[in-house]
Amino acid sequence: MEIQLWRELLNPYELAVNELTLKFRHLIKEHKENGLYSPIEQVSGRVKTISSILEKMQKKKIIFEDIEDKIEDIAGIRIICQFVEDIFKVVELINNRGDMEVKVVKDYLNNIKESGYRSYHIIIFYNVQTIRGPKKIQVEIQIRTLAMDFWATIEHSLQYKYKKNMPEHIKQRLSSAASAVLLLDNEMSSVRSEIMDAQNSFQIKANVVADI
Ligand code: 0O2
Repeated sequence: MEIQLWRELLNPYELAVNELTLKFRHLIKEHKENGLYSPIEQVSGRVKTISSILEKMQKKKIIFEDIEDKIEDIAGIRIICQFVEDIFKVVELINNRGDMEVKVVKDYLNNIKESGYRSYHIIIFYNVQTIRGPKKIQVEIQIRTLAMDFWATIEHSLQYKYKKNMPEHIKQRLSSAASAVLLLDNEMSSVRSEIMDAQNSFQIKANVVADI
């Protein structure tokens, strides 16, 4: 496949990732400037690599012409929250926006994957403006806590290392680590209001110092 065709395909996704990353980061700023607790802690984004798209095409038996329709995560945004409750605040924020149209949600919080993976995924339709006019594309937004992200990052690296042959004892370790993460998230939720109060007063102090 010609590189120019890939470039044309991926350009709008790159634009969407840049725009959405900026918009979500701006939400953090707006919350902080208004003295409000931000349900979003960190935001990152990526466009799937060509080799990863080719892998998925092979796995799902997709031809080039069907990529945009069938591969939902060419553009990916990851939103990291402190607490599980924040995930649902972010979902609400997304639902209420005029520039993001929800296509489908995949709730791996209530439906934990066999691997132990927990996260909340939303596939949205998002409009970008290109030199050929407006284009509506799909973007996958993954929303998870810091603890879930820690687990998923380690597990993803191990999946990559072992491909399909992850040793059973490592799978079991990851499974018990996933249970520990679930416990940690629950424990943190139970002290959430205390932590939020502490962070708010810290933020107010920081703002006062910045104003002087
Ligand atoms: P990468 O490297 O993260 O970009 P799909 O295959 O996406 O069409 P499905 O099953 O609906 O079909 O996708 P899913 O599982 O909702 O979402 C896929 C993405 O979720 C993955 O992207 C991972 O980022 C993440 N994910 C899903 N399951 C796991 C898991 O068990 N462990 C980890 N660490 N992450 C997971 P990709 O495509 O794998 O690639």
